[in-house]
Amino acid sequence: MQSPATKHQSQSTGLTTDSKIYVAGHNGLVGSAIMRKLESEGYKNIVTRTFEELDLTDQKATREFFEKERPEYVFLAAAKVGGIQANSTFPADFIYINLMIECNVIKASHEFGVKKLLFLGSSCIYPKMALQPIKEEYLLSGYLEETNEPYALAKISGMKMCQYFNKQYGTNFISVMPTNLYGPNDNFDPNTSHVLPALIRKFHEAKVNNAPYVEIWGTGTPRREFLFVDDLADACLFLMKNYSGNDFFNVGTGEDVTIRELAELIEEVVGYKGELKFDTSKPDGTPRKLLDVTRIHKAGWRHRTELKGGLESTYGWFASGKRPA
Ligand code: GFB
Repeated sequence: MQSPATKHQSQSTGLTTDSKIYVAGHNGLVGSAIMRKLESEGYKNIVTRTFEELDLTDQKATREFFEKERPEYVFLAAAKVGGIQANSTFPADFIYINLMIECNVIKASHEFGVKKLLFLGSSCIYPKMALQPIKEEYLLSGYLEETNEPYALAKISGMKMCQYFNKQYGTNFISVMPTNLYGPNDNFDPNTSHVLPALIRKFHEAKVNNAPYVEIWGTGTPRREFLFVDDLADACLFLMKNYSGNDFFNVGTGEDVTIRELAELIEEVVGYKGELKFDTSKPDGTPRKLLDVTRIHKAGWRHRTELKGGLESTYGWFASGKRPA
């Protein structure tokens, strides 16, 4: 459902189609979806920088950018992200790069008078063994999943930093915690990507090459919830327009599937006919992370894209050859 006004709606936050908006990470999965959403709704004063133009881990460069451009609204979608293997292989990079980006962008946003900032977190901030579905208040109630602890610690810090800046300086910095995302412009590299793009690629290549089987990591029993990234972009703009306060929001569909079920669905969408082989030497990660989405539903937003349709659209994009090699 798109941005309906409801009785739960907070005060208007003054965003107009002329407002100057900085989308940090505009070429990534989330940032590019936010760009599509803003452009489709007529926002015409959007500022972006590529990684080559502005390294957000560089405090001086970030500060100079904010001083020059003076954005009024910021979507903080720049991050180092990756799947279970990338998180385990590069723990130092995952915590360092994400903390640096958050520190620099949040601090500069305060210093140069950003009216409102929306920070993109992740559902991996919650304890590994959290009760399901996971409510926002379960944060910091138990140990984190070890395969993505560095990333989770950085995302918890970013969200908390937004709350602390609001408390101390009266800023308007809000956060969302999306579940596992997918869609156009995702990373489809088999070693570093998340499960959904990895399996799209594996099934596609197996189909093209007539391979007898596709290898799936782990046991296939972990459960994951998947949200189409354009729905997340819709939620981000909805909250940017309608919510001010110190709560953060889970964003998901409220439904999950096993990795085996996901693989079977992708097999069907791609049109592959062969076997699935499970490589149990690879980690499963957290057994389940289904978000409780009551808070954002009460605020007046819910997702629109179901998994099958989202997969078809993502596979269509992938197969069209628009992705980088
Ligand atoms: O998406 P994924 O890499 O990360 O893996 P997480 C999800 C599940 O899919 C795990 C299995 O149980 C994997 O073992 N899986 C099966 C595969 N086949 C594959 C494959 O070919 N590639 C991959 N990547 N997985 C991430 C965190 O956790 O979730 C991030 O590492 C982030 O930090 C993200 O928070 C949302 O869902 O386990």
